[in-house]
Amino acid sequence: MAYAAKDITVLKGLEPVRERPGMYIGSTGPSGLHHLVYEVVDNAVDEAMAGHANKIEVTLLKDGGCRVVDNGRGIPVDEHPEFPGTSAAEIVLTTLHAGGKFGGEGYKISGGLHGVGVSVVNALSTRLELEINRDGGRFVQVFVDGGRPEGPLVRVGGTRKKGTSVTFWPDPTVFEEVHFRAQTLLTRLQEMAFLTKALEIQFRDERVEPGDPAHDVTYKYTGGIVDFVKHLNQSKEALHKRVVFFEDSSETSEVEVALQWNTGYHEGLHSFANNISTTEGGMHEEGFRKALTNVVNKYARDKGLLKEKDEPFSGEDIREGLTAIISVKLQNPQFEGQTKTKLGNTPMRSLVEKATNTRLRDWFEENPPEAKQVVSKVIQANRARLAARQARDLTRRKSLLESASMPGKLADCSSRDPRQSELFIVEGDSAGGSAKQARDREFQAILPIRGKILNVERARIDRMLKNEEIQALITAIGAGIAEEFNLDGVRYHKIVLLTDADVDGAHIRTLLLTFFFRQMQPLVTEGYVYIAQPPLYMVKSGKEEIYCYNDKERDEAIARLGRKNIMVQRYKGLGEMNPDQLWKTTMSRETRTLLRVTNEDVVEADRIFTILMGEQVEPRRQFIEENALAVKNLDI
Ligand code: 0RA
Repeated sequence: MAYAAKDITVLKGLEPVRERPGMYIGSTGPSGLHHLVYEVVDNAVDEAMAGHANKIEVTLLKDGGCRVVDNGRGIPVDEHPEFPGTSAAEIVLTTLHAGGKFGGEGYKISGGLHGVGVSVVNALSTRLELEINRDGGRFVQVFVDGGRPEGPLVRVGGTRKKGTSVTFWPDPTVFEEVHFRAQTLLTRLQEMAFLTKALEIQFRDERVEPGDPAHDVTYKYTGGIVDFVKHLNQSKEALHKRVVFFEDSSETSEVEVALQWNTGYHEGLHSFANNISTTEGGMHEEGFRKALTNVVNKYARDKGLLKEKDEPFSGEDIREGLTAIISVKLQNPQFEGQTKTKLGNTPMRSLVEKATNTRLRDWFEENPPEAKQVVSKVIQANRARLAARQARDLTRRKSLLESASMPGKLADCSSRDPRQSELFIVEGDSAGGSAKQARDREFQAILPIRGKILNVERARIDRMLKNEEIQALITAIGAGIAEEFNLDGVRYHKIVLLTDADVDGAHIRTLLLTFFFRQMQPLVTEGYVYIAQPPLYMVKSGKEEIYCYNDKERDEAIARLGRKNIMVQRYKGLGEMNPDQLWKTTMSRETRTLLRVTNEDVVEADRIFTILMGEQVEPRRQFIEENALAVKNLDI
């Protein structure tokens, strides 16, 4: 009972979090849900960065809970000086911004997305179990209903271990869904492990069978960000054998850079500040880019590889095929920009620039064969870019001169009102034919796409633009690409992908989505892209036909029609549907279901695209389907 009065103040402390969860964790969607895990892990990583912990275990429990265990110092258990009778641990768990950053020295440098602390996790959980091993004792405390202590922290025994264990169950009344995605967590945990050299992060998913390879994953990288670069380049052909690494520090901050060029065309520059991905860049990236461009141009001029009359290489040419990680750690990081992922601390620019200027120059001087390789790659990139510009000018001129000339394969609609118009991109000529017959000519255009279109992530832009399917797409949509893409020019406000319900279909859909995402991003962001839902089965009895979109619906239809004279047809491809069926099930505005492709967080998706997607198509496909583009159900 003595507890009751204090409980009220405690609850008050966390009330703002429950009132406005988004302010603290970004959203109450999947991203916010996973943020809870990162929040606890960040605290544990802080312990590791301070040299007090070397292992973190993250476990997803069968009952939906998540446990994070570290072997750090443990949250202090003694009485908090400002709150007599209350443990410091309880204050950390029930007060905003108390985090791990009070008392004594604290941490030199700390992570945490906005440093909101474990109390936010507590506030947004139905239950949280805390266990601390410290000062020779094992202490436990349980919180319920969004952070209310069930009782005080109690010592339940002795131990020689040290560390903290936090188990929490996210509140289903707060979050849109409370299902943790293993793959989402794994990506971030692996990134954390790369960024914190030698820290072991173990992940266990007890929701799947123990034999399942997803059950148990351990990350530990003694090479730190050098291993990160190796990992990103693993499926690529490196241009030089050893990853370049250098580091430097000032009184209050430190920088580490690892880089390696590969023979590909993709720029893979990733920067972090206090382990947080700075997708929008910022001062550290600026310093790096400037020095990199400077070093390569100077070297090329010095060695006569770039003549006096020649234009200097552009940064873009130099970064083609470059995989690089820039990781800075600093006190009081300032995160700016639209998504608060742009580092604003000016001193970081000169720190990174200076380090890169000297250390990269040394590397070029000390490794002449490698340096030559890099420069000749840059020269090639430079030439390709000129060629691409010409190709693009050509495409543009073409579309200006012959604005009426649409690709031959396109069956355009007659309406010229983009808001009413729909473009169906259909896999295969035969399905394309059916769609052409079935469509509403006034508002629906059909563009058949054959086979697998070019994998845009891997191709150099000049090659990509030569691809016929890509050209047809660009012309049909009519709004240009890349920086020149102009949403106002889009000829259809619904662009519907219609592919077979098999692996090839999924692959083509993924390639198309990647293309849109890379080259016409606003199209995705603004919600112009949709995925059609053709049925998987038709269940027929007499005159009655029922279309089913999954096995469950099929079984229900069979049950409903009784057992007599039932015919079940499984559509293996769109080609098996006649125009009338295709119209009724998939194209008619009255009866169809379209899934709108959105991404709540384009920046995050883009980051995951570039980080994860190398040349390996399979993981790319899988990943995009599982994560990157959240497909929202929209019945239209
Ligand atoms: C407050 C102070 C100290 C450590 C922590 C909190 C701490 C928090 C978490 C959350 C998860 N694991 C954690 N480990 C530690 C400093 C302790 C000291 O000075 O001894």
